[in-house]
Amino acid sequence: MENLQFDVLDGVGVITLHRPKALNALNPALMDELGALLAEQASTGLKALIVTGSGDRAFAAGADISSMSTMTSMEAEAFSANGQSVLHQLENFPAPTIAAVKGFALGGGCEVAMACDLVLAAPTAVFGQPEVSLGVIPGFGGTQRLARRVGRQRALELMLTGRNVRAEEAVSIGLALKVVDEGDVMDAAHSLAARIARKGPASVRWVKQVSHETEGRDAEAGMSAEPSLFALCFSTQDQKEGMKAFLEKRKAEFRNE
Ligand code: CO8
Repeated sequence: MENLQFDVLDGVGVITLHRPKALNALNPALMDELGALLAEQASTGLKALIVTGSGDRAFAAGADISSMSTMTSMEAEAFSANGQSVLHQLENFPAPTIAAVKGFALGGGCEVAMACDLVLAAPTAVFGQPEVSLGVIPGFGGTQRLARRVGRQRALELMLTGRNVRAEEAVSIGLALKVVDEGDVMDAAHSLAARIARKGPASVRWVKQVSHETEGRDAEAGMSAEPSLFALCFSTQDQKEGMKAFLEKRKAEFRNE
């Protein structure tokens, strides 16, 4: 992989967007590599996945403007559709995903962060959808995911003005979970991932699954999705171990069984 780095530490995957000379801008090759990597890792049993950018200046400063500048309409449509499909893979990755954002997460970079379940922001993080400044619109799902995160009115204001949002504001509007102002945002992402990784693996996957599958549906439809997955938990050894450990006043040892 030329444009990505990938490591696994204690069952947690780390994808690093790696085009440091272009502030990790997302070109077609990088998006293809990301899609292939997510497909390959979806069945390896990772307990969590962290996505970050190479260096301190950027998570990703958007889709690659050099690559896009000469695209025909058909090429642009294909780039957008492929990007949407890759970010759909990321959003629906079986394990929880954490974006660790330092510096710029603009345009497509913001869209990658929003396709992650949890977004941690360094104090230097800057989010935004500046596409209108370039005469285009968000094309990797941003028009939809931003509205889901921050509400339609705020999403429109950000997309129509293209203004940047700093870390504290990103948290206050629900675009990021928290600002990590002590220590490194990657250390915070690893701690959060480790905390999740200690829990029952199937129950973690199913919490994510039910939350994703029912998003946007009314509460009744959401409620009706719970009992079958709740029941499925009782077919696992980890449910038995988790409850037995509680009753025996010890820490559970989950085996993903
Ligand atoms: N694409 C390509 N190269 C980039 C990008 C980018 N998005 N962003 C930065 N770079 C490059 C710069 O060209 C520069 O390269 P070089 O050193 O060779 O000149 C290098 O990265 C460093 O950038 P700057 O010198 O500009 O660094 P500054 O600190 O001065 O500025 C900024 C940082 C503010 C982030 C500035 O680089 C910037 O504004 N970048 C563009 C941000 C942007 O507009 N992003 C949105 C792009 S559009 C998009 O993402 C649409 C997504 C949907 C696609 C749908 C498909 C059709």
